[in-house]
Amino acid sequence: MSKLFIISNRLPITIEKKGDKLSYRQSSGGLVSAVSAYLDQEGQRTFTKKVWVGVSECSEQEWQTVSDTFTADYDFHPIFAAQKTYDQYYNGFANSVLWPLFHYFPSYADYQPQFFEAYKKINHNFADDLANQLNPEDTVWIHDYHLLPLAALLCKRNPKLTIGLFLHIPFPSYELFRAMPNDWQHEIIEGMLGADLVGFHTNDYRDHFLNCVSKITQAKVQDQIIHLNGRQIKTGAFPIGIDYDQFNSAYNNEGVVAKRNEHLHMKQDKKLIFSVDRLDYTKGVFSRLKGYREFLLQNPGYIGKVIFALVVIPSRDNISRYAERKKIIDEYVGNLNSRFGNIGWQPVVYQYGHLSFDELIALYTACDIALITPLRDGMNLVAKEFVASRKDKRGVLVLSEMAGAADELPEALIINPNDRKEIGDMIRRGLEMPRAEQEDRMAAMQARISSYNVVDWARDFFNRLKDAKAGQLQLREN
Ligand code: GDG
Repeated sequence: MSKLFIISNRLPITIEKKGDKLSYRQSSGGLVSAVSAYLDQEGQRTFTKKVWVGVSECSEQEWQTVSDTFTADYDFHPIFAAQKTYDQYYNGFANSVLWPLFHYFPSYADYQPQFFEAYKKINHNFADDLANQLNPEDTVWIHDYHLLPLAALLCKRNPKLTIGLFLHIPFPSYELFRAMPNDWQHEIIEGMLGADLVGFHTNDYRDHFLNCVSKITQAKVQDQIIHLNGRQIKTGAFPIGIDYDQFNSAYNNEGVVAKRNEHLHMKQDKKLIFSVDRLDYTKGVFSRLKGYREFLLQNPGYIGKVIFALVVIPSRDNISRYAERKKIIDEYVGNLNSRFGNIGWQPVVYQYGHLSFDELIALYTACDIALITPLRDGMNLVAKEFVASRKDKRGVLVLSEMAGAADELPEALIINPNDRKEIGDMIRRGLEMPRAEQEDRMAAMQARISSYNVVDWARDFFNRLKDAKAGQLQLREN
């Protein structure tokens, strides 16, 4: 029997400090629930032990104190990193090189050599730390752009391991990828090729990756399989799902009903548009506001009759690009409200801060339109959550064609986020959509996303990973 190691940048727990006392809270992210639910249902037979590996938020000494109190399904294995190195790896290489480049913002990429050195160092820390923990029969599932070189580092030390890698953000076209210094390109692509299976959200991202592999390495690519040095690496599209039932069944939760009623009371007979995202230039908040402005300009009859509830979640505020965004959005919201609003009505109500789960569902289910306009987005779970939450089958999704989710949600009103006129037109169309059409579109989208939920996603990935490893072993025997 083997062990399963899930590896991500951070552990899915938050350590809280009150005075001298330390406690911990387990995060309830999609990935944690996906893997736990899958393992509860099917994985127990396969794996004897589950270990989550990631960088710890606290010092080694603090970890010793708090780890005695853990009662999770998983064992947690912390990686400790020096603050400066972690900062250059996380804020530097991961979020100031890979994130902008992979989201088609090449001019935001800051190619500082020390960022890349720190990125390599932290990936080596993970590999060194795990060297004594891993046995050949174990399975490793690596997540996301922070750890792209890790698969090769692990495979080199332990070629029999089963290694899967999943990228949660887009993989860009070669023309973007090649903007990085050559040796960085090699290190990243060759690092990813240490996996037996590399997964992406969409076929397009996978194809971009395969094209980069062909251009950058000596590998042969055939039928989406990469042949390199006697190994074969499989690739695939696995569009991440959500816990559909959790969102769909929340409609009648007491807390949700109470908060939804507050919103419905507040808006009275006005229409409500809603959006929520992390503060990130990729999420297109500024373009969204410009589209909304265009809507108000083109449809003066709606002035005083519509409210846009804009929720922005603080994110990565140590990076200057993010802090700048906040200022731009604050100013634009102020301008919109002073240009169109009056004492009795403001076109935008704006919250910069988190929502509880009940508040989130209340807004998903009180609004007439969810307006989701990323300039690039690997998937975008908010779009899927909004659809799943609408047990009443009402409401309209206006969605950017640049989100991976658009592939699975063609019944949304699809917009180009740079086309403010189109956003304005679709807001109007959404607000005036007949009830029967809303229901038809919502039913079609719900049918699709409920049939491939987050557990299906994890199961699909694990099954394909098992096949990929079997193929690999067969190749070695022949
Ligand atoms: C990356 C990729 C890909 C947000 N604010 C609140 C809150 N949230 C939850 C949402 C949703 C999640 O956070 C955000 O997920 P997204 O998919 O929209 O975006 P990223 O954080 O950028 O995620 C993305 C994803 O990985 C998965 O592969 O889809 O493309 O960039 O679940 O609900 N939840 C609550 N309060 C908030 O204020 N409760």
